[in-house]
Amino acid sequence: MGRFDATGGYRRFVYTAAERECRDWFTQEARRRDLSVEADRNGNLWAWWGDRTAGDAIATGSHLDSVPDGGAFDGPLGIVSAFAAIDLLREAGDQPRRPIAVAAFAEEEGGRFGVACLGSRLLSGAITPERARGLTDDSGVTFAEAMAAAGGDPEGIGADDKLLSRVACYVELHIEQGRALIDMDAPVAVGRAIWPHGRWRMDFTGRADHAGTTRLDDRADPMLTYANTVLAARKKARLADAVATVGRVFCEPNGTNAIPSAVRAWLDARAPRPESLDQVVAELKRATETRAAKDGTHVAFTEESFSSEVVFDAALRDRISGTLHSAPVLGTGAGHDAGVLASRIPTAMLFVRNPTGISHAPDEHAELDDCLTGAQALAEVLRELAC
Ligand code: HGY
Ligand code: MN
Ligand code: MN
Repeated sequence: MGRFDATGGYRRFVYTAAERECRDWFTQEARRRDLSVEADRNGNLWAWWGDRTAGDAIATGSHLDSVPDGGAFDGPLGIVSAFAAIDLLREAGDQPRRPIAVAAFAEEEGGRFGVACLGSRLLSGAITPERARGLTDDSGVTFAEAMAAAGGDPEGIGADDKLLSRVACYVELHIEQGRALIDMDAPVAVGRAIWPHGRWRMDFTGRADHAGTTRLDDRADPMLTYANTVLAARKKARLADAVATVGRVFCEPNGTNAIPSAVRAWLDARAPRPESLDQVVAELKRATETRAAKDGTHVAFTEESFSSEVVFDAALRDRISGTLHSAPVLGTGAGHDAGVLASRIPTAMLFVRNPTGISHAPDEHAELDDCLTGAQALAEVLRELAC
């Protein structure tokens, strides 16, 4: 669903037709299993096995949305595996003594409205409803307008302590977004931590002018400042044991024979240690401002999305490791709803081997055998926690 044939990538952006198709699939799969389905006030979907009001549910799941031209597994694998794990428990005759919920969190990638894990941030109170309502997509549609057009109530979004009080913990299965399990020759790993990471919008402004008649010394070209910033980001990241990416850029007016008036780009920076990330961002801001002064341009940095380092709940992690005896424990540079929810409830992650090691791209892949091993592992974890 949402596959873009020309690239082979997926374009499942929140509250678009492709994601709607995925939501409908989620509801059908839940109903096929006699699970009761609810959309919470923030547009996240929940499928319940057992009494949703019991108050000590074990939740699992992931997200249905994707990055532009993302892979098939990032997100959906966690949800498909959750439904498969419930099937395995039922085939084994297990009767959970506490409810099990499958969650599909909205806008995990921030692929349309720019803030990662928007649905779980709203649920946990990590972003204000006002800020969320006002977020816009590239065509200027607000999150409130998109949610309303999809039948939601944007005036009702916000922290949902009542729902969170019903969930004892959340375990998310996700395709590995890297090569560790290949190198370890293991099909499944347990999550240890998520690196701190963030997104900053960079607005470069200069003076539009003629590409042919404007002398080089008379230019205030924001593209020049932008280009130097991209190179500086890579250099600062390498020196600070971090990673930095600029993968999204807009140029105004985008004319071949016109010096731009403005360039808008986004920095995605992450690091294993908070101080490295802080160092990269601070140094890059300084270097870019110095370059802008030299170019006669101006630059503004705006933090749009930030996630502090998350170390998953040690007791839950150890209990899961004890259930999955030989599974290695892995940290990751990828953000997840399990990372956001960790501020409110104990969370954990399982990773499934990705033989390409590639993610956020069409070549992302998981072998069927490893997917089945992942679903089996999730079933064993749910059995340990809920039965
Ligand atoms: O960007 C991330 O790390 C995640 O895939 N949302
Ligand atoms: Mn992703
Ligand atoms: Mn994901």
